[in-house]
Parts: sequence; C-alpha cells; structure tokens
Amino acid sequence: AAGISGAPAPFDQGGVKVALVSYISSGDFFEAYQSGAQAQARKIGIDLRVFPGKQDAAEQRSQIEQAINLGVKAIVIDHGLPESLKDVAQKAVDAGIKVVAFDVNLDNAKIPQVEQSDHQLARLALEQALKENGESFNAGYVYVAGFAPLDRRHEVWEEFKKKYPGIKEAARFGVVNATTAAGVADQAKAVLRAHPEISVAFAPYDEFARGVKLAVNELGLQDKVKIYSADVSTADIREIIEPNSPWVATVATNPAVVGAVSIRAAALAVAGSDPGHAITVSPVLLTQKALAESGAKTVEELSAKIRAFGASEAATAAWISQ
Ligand code: SR1
Repeated sequence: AAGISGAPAPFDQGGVKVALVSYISSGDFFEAYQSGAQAQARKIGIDLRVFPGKQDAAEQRSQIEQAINLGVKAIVIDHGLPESLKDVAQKAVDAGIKVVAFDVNLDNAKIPQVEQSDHQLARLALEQALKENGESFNAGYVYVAGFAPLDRRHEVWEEFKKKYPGIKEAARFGVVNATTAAGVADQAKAVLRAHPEISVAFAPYDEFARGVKLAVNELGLQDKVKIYSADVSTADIREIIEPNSPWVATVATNPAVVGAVSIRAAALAVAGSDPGHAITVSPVLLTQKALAESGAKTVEELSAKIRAFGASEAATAAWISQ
C-alpha cells in the first residue's frame, strides 16, 4: 500500500502491518465492527490481518502469538476472556508491539481500552424502560458474566434494582456462543412460560434481544412483553419497526465506527502519539417510535441522520482520514 504524504513514520511509507484478533466472529455487531476496522485501515495504508475468533480462548491466544510472529506493528484485541489473554498481550507489549483492547479488560497500563460507554448505554435503556413501564415491573434479564461490556451493563442493572425496589428480576438467563440468538430464544421460551408475570425483558446485546423476540412472538406475547436492548444493525432496525414488534428500544453505537476508532487508536500508538488510556464511543437511544419516524431503514441511513451515531471524534489526527 502507498504511504500517506505528511503522515508520521511508518505511515509515510505505507504497508503497516496490524492484526485484529477477535473472540466472537458471528453476529451483526462483530461483522460491522470488522468491516469498519478494515475500511479505516485501508484509508491509512494499514495492511490489516484479520484473525476471526471462534469463541475459543485457546485459539485466540494462538492467533495473538501468530500476529507477534508476523511482525505486526500493532494488535487490536477485540473481546475475549481476560485471564487467557493477559500474559500473551504482555508478551506482545514486551516485543514492542502496540496493543489496543476493545471490550476486554487486560488490566495493563500500556494497553488502551476502547469501549462504548457501557454504563451510559445501560442507563439510557433502563431509563426508557422506566419511562414506559413505571417503577414497578417483573423483568427477565439476559446476562452472561465474564464479558467486559456485559459486566459493565450488569453493574447498572444492579444499581437500578437497588434504586427502584419495585423492579423485580423474575429470571436471569443467557448464553454467548456461535448461535446466541437461537440459544437465548430457547431459554426465553421456557422462562416466559414459567414466569407469566414478566412484562419487561432487559436484553443488553442485540443477539439476546433477537432471541427474546423470537420467543415472545412464538408464544404470542407481543402485547405483554417489551424488550430493551443494546446494539443496532440494519436487520435489527427491521425487527424493531415491524408492526407489533415487542422490541421497543435499543441503545447503540454504530459498530463500524467503533471498529474504525480501534484502528485509529492503534495507528496513533504506532505513530508515537498517545491515544489516551480510555477511549469511549458514546451510544444513542433509539426508540421504536423515533426509528419509525426517522424513516431510516439501514444503519447507513441512520448514520446520515444522527451525527453522533455516524461518526466519532475519538482517536483522530490531522493525517488520519475517516
Ligand atoms: C458478548 S459481548 C456483546 C457485546 O459486545 C459489544 O460491546 C456489543 O455492544 C455487544 O452487545
């Protein structure tokens, strides 16, 4: 790849090798994150090597080792289980490779962390649930511990339950694997049958929300259960605005923007600038009503309508085109 004139070394020469090592590769969020990373990489002459995760911690470790052996200048680690990554991430740092973590807490002062303001995200979703359902309701909560964004959202869920004692967690369930939505749908069906008192589902990951929606539709509970989630994709917009959809709100960033921010943070570090330790991309609340009124049918159309959703000022520099 050609270098960028006026850019700091090594970007003035081009062909800067960077690895993106993911833990989860299936699902709209992760596909869009990866394509945003690739698009940003192309714009700044990065030769991006993508290692698709297979929800397999051992495989992700070995991919980081492979990236180190490839002689990359930077590695973006996207999700994963901290305990299986900390030492291998430190090995990369020791080899002089810049490491950026997205949504995985590697507990390392040398590794900047990219996140989507998960506390704010959960707060916005739950405030909307309170606005539409009052301060007392029985909830089905979808959660899997061990994933940094889900753990941060969980902290807010716990806070809300304390602050509003009328909110009762009737059931907790969840799974994260290659077929998350289908797995959650099966669980949700059983939960909703056993707990007819549930009127709100807090499902703060779009694959969770899709699973709950499948169950609600199958059981014919569209008028009884409302779903509040995180994330958005073009397919999600369709599901949210379809007639009589129980999925009434989500809070989301554009995952392609988050992918681009992760690559920019790595590029800044390689160029010798400090991208900062905590790099956040703020999410926006998208209600069913607002989505329908906006007329946006795709994430691209939404990006054009809501500036804060379509772009981020995080990790930018004059030589980096977006
Ligand atoms: C299993 S973790 C799933 C979450 O990762 C990203 O932060 C997305 O927002 C998604 O909800």
